[in-house]
Amino acid sequence: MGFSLHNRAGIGVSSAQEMRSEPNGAHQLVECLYRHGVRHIFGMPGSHSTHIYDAIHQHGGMQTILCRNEQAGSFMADGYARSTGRPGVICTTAGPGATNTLTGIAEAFSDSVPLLLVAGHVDHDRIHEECGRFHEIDLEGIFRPCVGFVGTVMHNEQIPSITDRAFEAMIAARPGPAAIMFPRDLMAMPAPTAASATPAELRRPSPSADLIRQATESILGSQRPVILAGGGAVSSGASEQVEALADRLGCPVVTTLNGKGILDERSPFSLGHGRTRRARVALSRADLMVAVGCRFTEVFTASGTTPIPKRIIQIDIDPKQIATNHPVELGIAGDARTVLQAIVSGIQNQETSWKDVWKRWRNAQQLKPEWLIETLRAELPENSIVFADACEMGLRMQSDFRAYSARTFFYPSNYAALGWGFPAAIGGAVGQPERSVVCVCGDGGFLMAAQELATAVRYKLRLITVVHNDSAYGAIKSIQHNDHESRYVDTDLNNPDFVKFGESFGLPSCRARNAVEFAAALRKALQCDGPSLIEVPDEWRSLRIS
Ligand SMILES: Cc1ncc(C[n+]2csc(CCOP(=O)(O)OP(=O)(O)O)c2C)c(N)n1
Ligand SMILES: [Mg+2]
Repeated sequence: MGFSLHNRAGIGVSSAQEMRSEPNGAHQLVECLYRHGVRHIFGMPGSHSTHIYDAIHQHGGMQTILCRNEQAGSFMADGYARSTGRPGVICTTAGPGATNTLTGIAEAFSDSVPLLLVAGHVDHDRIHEECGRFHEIDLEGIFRPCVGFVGTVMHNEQIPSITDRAFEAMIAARPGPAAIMFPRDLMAMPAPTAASATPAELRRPSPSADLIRQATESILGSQRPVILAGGGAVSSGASEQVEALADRLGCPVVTTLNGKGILDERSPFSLGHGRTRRARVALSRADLMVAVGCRFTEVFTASGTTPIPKRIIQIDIDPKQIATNHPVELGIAGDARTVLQAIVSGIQNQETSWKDVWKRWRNAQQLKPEWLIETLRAELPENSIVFADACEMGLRMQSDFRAYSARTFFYPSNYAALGWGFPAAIGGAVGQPERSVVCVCGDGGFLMAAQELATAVRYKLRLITVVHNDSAYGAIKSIQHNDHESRYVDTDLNNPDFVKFGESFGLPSCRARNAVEFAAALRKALQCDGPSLIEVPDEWRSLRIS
């Protein structure tokens, strides 16, 4: 039995017409997914999805990645999508298999990640009657609030159009999740052979020349402009344009969490994530903000404490996001890259008044560096991909881990589901097998998805898992410490021996107590042709940034 990801290059020659059995609904759906570029499907088979698995098997052009819990599977598909920029797909059985993914779908919804749920469903004849069928629940009702499109196949002729609509919802305009429910009986029924699914065309609004002119004039009239770049700028591939604008204006770039790395954080123009002290100095001195592909979330504004300049030009592909959370002087609904390109072409090198402030933010006091973060950055190859879970170290990495390019640092930014980091990194390792992938999680978050070590081993993923173990739900213990007079309730943890635990799954596992040991462990892990685990034991302490 071989489970490696070996066959990626050779994947994909067969089509529905060449299948061994008569094409049925499941074959049709699989062919449509294939035509939309799907090559990996995360998930777990169940009674209401075996036809899909059989069709995938017969198709031969896609690889399934078995997860051990569908919540983790949905996080994997999310991590795959974030790291590749292509939709991630999770396939589940009806009912509990599907609802297990709800947190993953919600996470993707909050962070605008293209993620497709393909769920089996009860037979279509009485589907909306809730008549006590096995696995029956109103899946459309459950998923509708957190997807851009949800559709249930009611006739097999609908399969291509439903797939098209799901992909359009995921990638045209603002990305996000979609869900397709497929009744089990229809999967097995005949379906037309000619699938007409075509990759969704991006229909992005182009802003008027007048708006671009207004934006350019405002920017040229400002003394201290600042650029704020978010996940939308990453999705649209606007790294070059962000850099060009910063360069011409000689102005700093601050990012949201999802925008981290859009400008190399080693660049003198980069002030990193908005929570860094340097970024706060610059934000408080700026007289105009060019905010691109971001929506001033509670996380970015740190519940309203991040200084935001009064004058804002907001650029977003989704008109609904403009001025939703913050009043703006000018809103431009359009694709980040296109709009920035148009603005950049109207601006020559400018003399701004940032120079005197430059020194201040250089000197803005930083916290004592964390050796785990410093060592990680020093040892990892430049193009490595790092996933951080919602733990104390992950929080600290938001500001202190320098991302060198877009799509190299990921965090469950807005929904902040604990336990996301490790499985999301598995998805990243599937999507980017040539690069080193690392996840940093706490002991609590790791144990929410630790069963997926079996997945990492099964596919021999080159994934390094770092478990920062403070024997606590440290982030919550900090809140209890600060806000509840140190009355600690259910935040001290009993844990397995993580080294033995990792070894029991077949992973090389070790413990690192300081920077030297950690560097050595990382070097060894980077040579591994499969997954490995490093436990970093620590005292509980708050690593909070502010
Ligand atoms: C699904 C979910 N459950 C609970 C929480 C609340 N929560 C956030 S951080 C945290 C503790 C994390 O503990 P650990 O992973 O050990 O990291 P540490 O904070 O100790 O560094 C908890 C319980 C959450 N964000 N998501
Ligand atoms: Mg912990």
